[in-house]
Amino acid sequence: MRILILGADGYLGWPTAMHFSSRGDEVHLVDNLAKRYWEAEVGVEPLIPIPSFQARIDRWAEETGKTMPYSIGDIAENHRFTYDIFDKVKPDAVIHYAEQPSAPYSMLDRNACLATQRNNVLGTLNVMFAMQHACPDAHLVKLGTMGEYGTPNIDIEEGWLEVEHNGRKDRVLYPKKPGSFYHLSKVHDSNNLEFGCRIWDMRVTDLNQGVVYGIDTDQTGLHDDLATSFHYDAVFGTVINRFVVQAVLGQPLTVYGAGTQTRAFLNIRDTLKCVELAVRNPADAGEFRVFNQFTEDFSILDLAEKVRAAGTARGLDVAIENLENPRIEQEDHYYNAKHSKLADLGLDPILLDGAVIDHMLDVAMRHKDNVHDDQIRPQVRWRHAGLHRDE
Ligand code: NAD
Ligand code: USQ
Repeated sequence: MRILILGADGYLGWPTAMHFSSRGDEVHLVDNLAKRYWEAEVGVEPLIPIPSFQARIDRWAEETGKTMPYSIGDIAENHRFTYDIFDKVKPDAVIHYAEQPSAPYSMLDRNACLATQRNNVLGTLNVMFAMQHACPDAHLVKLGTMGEYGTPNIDIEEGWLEVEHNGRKDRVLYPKKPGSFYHLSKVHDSNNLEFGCRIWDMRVTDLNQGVVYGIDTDQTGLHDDLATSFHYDAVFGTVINRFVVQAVLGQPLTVYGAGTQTRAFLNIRDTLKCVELAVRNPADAGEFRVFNQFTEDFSILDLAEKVRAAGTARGLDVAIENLENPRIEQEDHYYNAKHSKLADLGLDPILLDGAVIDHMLDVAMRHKDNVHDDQIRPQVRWRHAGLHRDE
């Protein structure tokens, strides 16, 4: 298949590019390198040094003999660039990762909130218009997030809800209650995409993905230059990735609040499997299809205990610290999120056991000297968003 990957320089985009390339698909890559700029802006670096976008693509070609054409440009700010790419590539499938992915970043201040929503919402709108223009029958696989739903006191369905109200029935988009301006940007995307399916017969799969953990994939292991950009810092690092690095440093695991909040998780290797299942089984014309893309859910405290147990088994001294929660989120809540559609397509998940955590600890241990301790404690507080920098 001819696959256009937007956001191909990122934590998930780069392994995805190598995954499809290794399977013989024709992949075309796009990124504007914004993540590298945002990292510099907040003063953080990935755990493993990452070569330039061009250098890692060249390394992939040297290692495998496979080329991945790429373009550097901004899909949100430069619609001409976006149109040109779609006209040139005319993809069968588009995998869209190209968004600002951090909830804390989006809560920094007004500028970061606006930058996040402008980048994410306008970028997706440009993709919709470019597809309508160049490849209306192509399938868009868009990364959404489980955090769009929040933590409602009813079961979370896969995107849609059957309702009965005053004796009448309808099928509506599941009501959303997201917890950051970033998560809200994904809700706005979902609404725009569902509308695109209704008016233009678009084929869209919205992957409401949980929190991803993991440090490597089959392809990242082929050469040091093929590593993915793993973050442990408080702005871009996700919780399990952070806990693993904290454990190897001998720093307490930073559980926010009581840690009783539950979240949905999946291994980065399962992200690749899920995206491939979506790409190979496209949505119908006019269908806004939603998959809840995660494999397990845990409370944050349970996760911390798992990392502590794996660390202790390695002889590490791992403590857990309950910090005052910098976010505004429910800590005691009901959580039952459905996630059967990817399993129905054949997903065979990797579960978070001691061996998986031990492998992450092992890799983190090897790169421990790269860690900047001052990037670990959370600085962004939800209640203070709007009182920083530019106000
Ligand atoms: P990432 O920041 O590492 O990757 C995103 C990439 O997109 C970056 O390389 C960035 O430079 C690029 N990009 C951003 N805006 C762009 C634009 N306007 N034009 C061109 N390129 C642009 O993030 P990630 O962790 O790989 O996440 C990828 C996607 O998956 C995001 O949409 C994120 O919201 C979603 N997601 C991530 C997770 C997770 O735990 N990592 C979980 C659920 C959903
Ligand atoms: N948390 C801690 N300690 C930490 C870091 C986080 O207790 O050191 C808690 C948070 O309070 C939150 C949970 O862990 O309750 C998850 O936080 P996170 O930073 O790992 O994940 P989140 O901000 O939700 O965002 C991440 C990705 C985002 C993706 C989302 C999926 O950065 O791109 O959309 O996971 S989901 O959470 O399902 O919406």
